[in-house]
Amino acid sequence: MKYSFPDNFWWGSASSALQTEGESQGGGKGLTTWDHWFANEPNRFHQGVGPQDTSTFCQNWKADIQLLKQLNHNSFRTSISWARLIPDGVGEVNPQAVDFYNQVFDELLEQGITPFITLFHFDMPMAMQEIGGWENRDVVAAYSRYAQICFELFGDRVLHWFTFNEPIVPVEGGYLYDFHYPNVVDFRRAATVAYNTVLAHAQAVRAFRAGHFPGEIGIVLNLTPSYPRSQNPQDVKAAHYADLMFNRSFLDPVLRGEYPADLVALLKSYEQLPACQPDDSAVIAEGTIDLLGINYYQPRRVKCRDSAVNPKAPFMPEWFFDNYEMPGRKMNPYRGWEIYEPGIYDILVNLRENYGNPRCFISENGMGVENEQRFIENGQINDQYRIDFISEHLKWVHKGISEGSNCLGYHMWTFIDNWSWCNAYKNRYGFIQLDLATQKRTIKKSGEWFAATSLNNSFDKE
Ligand code: BGP
Repeated sequence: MKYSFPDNFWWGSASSALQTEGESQGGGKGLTTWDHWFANEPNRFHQGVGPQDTSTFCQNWKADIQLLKQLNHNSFRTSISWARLIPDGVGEVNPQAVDFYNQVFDELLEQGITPFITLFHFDMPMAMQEIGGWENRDVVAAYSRYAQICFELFGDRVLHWFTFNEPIVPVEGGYLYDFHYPNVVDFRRAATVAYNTVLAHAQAVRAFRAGHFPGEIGIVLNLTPSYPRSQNPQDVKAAHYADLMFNRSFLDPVLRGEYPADLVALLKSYEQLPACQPDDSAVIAEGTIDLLGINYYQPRRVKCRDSAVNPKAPFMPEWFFDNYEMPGRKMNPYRGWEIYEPGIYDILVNLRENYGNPRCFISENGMGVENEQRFIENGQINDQYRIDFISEHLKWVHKGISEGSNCLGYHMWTFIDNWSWCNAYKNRYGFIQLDLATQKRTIKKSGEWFAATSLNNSFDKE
């Protein structure tokens, strides 16, 4: 069968500043939390590879944009590094950064590739973290100034802005589950970080609207549909709690302009609500978006708890559910994530039925695989598994669109194999293989498949 997509469908891929640029301590850039954490705890990073060893976009941006073109991308998402643009977060703008981003955006446009630009992709300037990071409202104000500066500098050419990439991840990683700096485990602080991130988002949206900049503004959320083990009311309730905490904590404010009442009531009853100020709800109400980026990698499966909560243990989301390992689930063993293609469709249906069918697109979807060299045939990685992964997901996106979803595009994670936070180069996600020793780029079979799919605006599959 032929799967055709609407005219002007966005075909592309996503990446981020910190994971690709390199020069993490050069070019006038300030340090981020990643530089600091790596300097102090290199053992936290796979094979001791830190954020200075990324895919050298700072040097190779021009050639890399040629490769994007070769893959028939009509759009490409990356981020601006706050610490590169404003090294201490609040002060002077770094002219070298302005030149760099100007050249990148101009070249993308020159090559017919629409830039989609994120303002914050996990990369907090260290100077901002030193004063408390998102726990401090001064950092919210500094972020909103940074956003305004970006709109002024680049807003004549960048027409698709995203305030944050997966804002729940720094909350989970940094304040609940210890996989991002500052490695805190404290729910109330996590809730404060999440809340202040929403305020920062809303203030950036307000600045964008007040400045009458062209184009549109949105956010990128990693939505993990929560499936209960069974239809038993206790399992269903557990799934509802997980959905409230991990999806609706951001989805509702950015699409409805307010938090779900039952989430607020729940946190209140456990004395976990962040400190609010009187005009916060008006600010949050102004933060509704034009475009939602959906990152989808895996579903969340939950069941009701099997044991009673220890009331003296730290308050955690898991007080309300247990994670459920469904027998027979299909896994990506390298990343340890379940592969469940219909989840991408369920997200689109949920948005259509419960959130007014917003303009949206798949902003990340992908499969990290270890040791891909074993699949080399005639000098090229034959990653048929990635083609299968993408096309199986795209079939469900196609179904969602045919039923009326306002899904405007599909971006893969990622373009060239890049540095993946604590996993460094363990799992490779790219359409293009990166040789770490030589920095040589070689297109994988999936890259060729994607180029053809984008060119035809369709693919064939049984
Ligand atoms: C998303 C992030 C990306 C990327 C991807 C793959 O959550 O937005 O930055 O890294 O996941 O995940 P990982 O690198 O952890 O394997």
